[in-house]
Amino acid sequence: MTIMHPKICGLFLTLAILKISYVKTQWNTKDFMKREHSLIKPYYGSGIDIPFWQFMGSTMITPNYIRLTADLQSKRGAIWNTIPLNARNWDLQVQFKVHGKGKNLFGDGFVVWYAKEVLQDGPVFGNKDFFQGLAIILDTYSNHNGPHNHQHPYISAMINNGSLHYDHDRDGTHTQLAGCEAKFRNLDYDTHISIKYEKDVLTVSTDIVNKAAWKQCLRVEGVILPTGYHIGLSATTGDLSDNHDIISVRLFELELPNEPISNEDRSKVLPSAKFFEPERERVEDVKSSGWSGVKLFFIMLLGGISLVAAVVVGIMFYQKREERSKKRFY
Ligand SMILES: *[C@@H]1O[C@H](CO)[C@@H](O)[C@H](O)[C@H]1NC(C)=O
Ligand SMILES: [Ca+2]
Repeated sequence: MTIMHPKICGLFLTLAILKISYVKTQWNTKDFMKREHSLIKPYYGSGIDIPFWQFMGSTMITPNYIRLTADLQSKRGAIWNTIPLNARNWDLQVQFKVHGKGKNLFGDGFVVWYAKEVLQDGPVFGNKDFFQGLAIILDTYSNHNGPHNHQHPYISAMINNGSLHYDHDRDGTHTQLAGCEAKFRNLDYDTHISIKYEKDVLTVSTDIVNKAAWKQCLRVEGVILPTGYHIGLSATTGDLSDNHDIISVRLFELELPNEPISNEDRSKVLPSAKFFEPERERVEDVKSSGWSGVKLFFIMLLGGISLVAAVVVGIMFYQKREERSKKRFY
């Protein structure tokens, strides 16, 4: 039998403590993920219910994914988080898989919601029209026959205080805040979307190219969302179809350590956004700072002076020639 030297024993003990504290730190970072707003495998709790979630329509729960719609016509499914989200700043990350047998014809798409009311069956990808809240729409089918300024699949953001109608015939283009094209369908690898709401800035990013990194799709400032709304996901198929599968939903509460604690009550405000995207051609803002304005002024001034100088020199030259020709003739 060997008796360990006390020093070596101490070293092992230190290592063991280090290991424990390391693991603990890992746990602490995971604590930011709010279990009551997340949906991760295994989905079922002890019974047949999914804790904190309710589902409706064609939604099917399997051990590895939640299928909102199968690749069949005229399906409508949704899953809603029953606990109101009271965080002010958050990041909602969804792993999804949209796939089907259609090569060129498929639809309709799915929506990630942050909405006032849950389980409201309706025409907007399986939720009610005139909703209140935020919709991140992953539209795979182009309903619009006229000229589009984008391709499908297309991701867009819509904010509604209950007064706006989502117009499928125009793929919601006249009510969207911003959007981006995203080829997220029928991919062999994992596809993710992140919806981040931080200090009234909405940022939507995707990870759909198997790079394990976020790529920004859209960013909108001046977005006001109330607290206490609900996370939801819904999907529809029509004449065209797809499997709309949700693999996981992770809600991270963002703590902003350097922010003074705001006492502003956001529980009663209506959803709103300062900036709406123009209906058709998007005209980008001309980036003009004070400096470039001054520069432009000087360039114009210099141009003006040169022009005047050129004219003066020209006149003088002309007069000289006139004088000379006069001398020649008289
Ligand atoms: C609701 O939204 C619409 C469209 O953005 C806006 O015109 C209207 O003023 C809003 N209503 C309220 C009560 O804020
Ligand atoms: Ca569409």
